[in-house]
Amino acid sequence: MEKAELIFIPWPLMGHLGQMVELANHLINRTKNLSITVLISRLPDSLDPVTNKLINALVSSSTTESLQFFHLPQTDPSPEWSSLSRGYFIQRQLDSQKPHVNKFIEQRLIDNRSTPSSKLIGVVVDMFSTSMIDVANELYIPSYVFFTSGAAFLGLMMHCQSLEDEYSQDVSAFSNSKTALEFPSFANPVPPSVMPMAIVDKQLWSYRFLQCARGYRKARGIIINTFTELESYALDSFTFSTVSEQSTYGLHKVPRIYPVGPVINRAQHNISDPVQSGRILQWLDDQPPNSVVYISFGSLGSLPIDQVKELAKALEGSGYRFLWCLRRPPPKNSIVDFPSEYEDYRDVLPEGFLDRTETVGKVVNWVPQLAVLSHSAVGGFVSHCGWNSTLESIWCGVPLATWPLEGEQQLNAFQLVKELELSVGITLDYSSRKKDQALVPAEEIERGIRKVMESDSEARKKVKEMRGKSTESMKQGGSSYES
Ligand code: BUP
Repeated sequence: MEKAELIFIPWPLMGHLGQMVELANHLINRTKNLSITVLISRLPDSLDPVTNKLINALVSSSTTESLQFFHLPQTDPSPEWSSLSRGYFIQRQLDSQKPHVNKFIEQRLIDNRSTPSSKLIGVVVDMFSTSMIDVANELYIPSYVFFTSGAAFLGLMMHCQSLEDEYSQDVSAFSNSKTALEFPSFANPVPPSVMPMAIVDKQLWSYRFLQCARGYRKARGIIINTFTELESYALDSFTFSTVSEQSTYGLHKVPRIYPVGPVINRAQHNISDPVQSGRILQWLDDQPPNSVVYISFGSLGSLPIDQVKELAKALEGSGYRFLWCLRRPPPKNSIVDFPSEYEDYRDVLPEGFLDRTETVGKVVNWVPQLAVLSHSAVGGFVSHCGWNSTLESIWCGVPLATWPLEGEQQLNAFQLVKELELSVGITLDYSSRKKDQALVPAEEIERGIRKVMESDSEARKKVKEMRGKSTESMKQGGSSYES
């Protein structure tokens, strides 16, 4: 019987890689005679130990022949890369591996000739690994993109790319607009203040996101981690563009979109310390239902010390029980910016905070997030609105209080609060405040916490409904399963 193979090329960061391996698991579990090889491009251990821990755990726990990992040769960062920030650094590293990926695919094609029962049928690249589309296309292998964020953001990228390439419009000007902005993937006008840096920062847009958007058009299809019931408006904007003569997204067609989510990143439990996780979950077992607010800014997020103090004040003021994942910001002069662990939380928290809140709260460095969100004691999630965290929160039926930090997070926050009404806003545009060095004051945070913890809020009702829809979408016959 013929065996088909897919090659997956993830972006080597925790949130992207975990999703992609989970997508691979879904596919091989459903499809006999399909194997997937994941090409891993590791960052140096000194930069991102968390993702490397995840990679080690995934490789050592893989028990099936159908899922293989191949480590691309590690390139020594060239000295000039030391001045690059996280995204550019990874991009350079990945680009330097194009010849190795080319060689890997060519070898597979040679092997396929001598073993006709095996056939390489396609390459799936992460939304940021699009430089690999050219490698696959040159070898006449169909390529697909796996977009690890939402359809509304994909729509914004494609729209801005067509404005730039077909109308020579400077999309960075959106941030100075005096009025709210209309985009095909958003039902409501978008305030300029929530436009992501990915679009309005000229350099970031021209050198990375614009290149990615151009790359998407060269792919055979775009697999996206969302589901029809969640983002019907945004997804419909693409349907229209592919069936009508008049495209919503410019002269060149956007490839077919396949919403397959929520693909939940289950690999995360592999890297949580079992003893620490056990303690956290046991503590949650002792708390009343819906009584704990969970706070986390994600694997890449952190707050400055002054802001940490405001948040602590708000937690105490609210009187709610809390589980707070608190991480130290990267040092000021570091370019490749990953947060790390505090040696002693007392160095940053208000004096006496830990003693006063000992019986009602826990401050930790890392939690098993999915297990935490699924726990009945957790009633709300103060979140940076990264797409993994957003989907995990919906999957578990927990309303979010939005506090975006970077990337497309402020757009996700806007969508969650204004478009989908699944969340309450603490802030939607923290990045703009950061620029002015303005803090989100404790009173504002406290108000958000109280609102997200309300037992009968509209957001809670809606997120519970959406949780049911997310489960259905992944079952046989469900929208994502079929897609
Ligand atoms: Br922090 C943290 N425990 O303490 P991102 C994260 N995770 O299990 P997102 C934990 O890591 P961005 C923790 O659940 C997710 O599946 C989390 O987290 C898990 O992803 C994975 O990086 C990756 O915070 O944010 O939310 O998409 O936009 O920063 O990638």
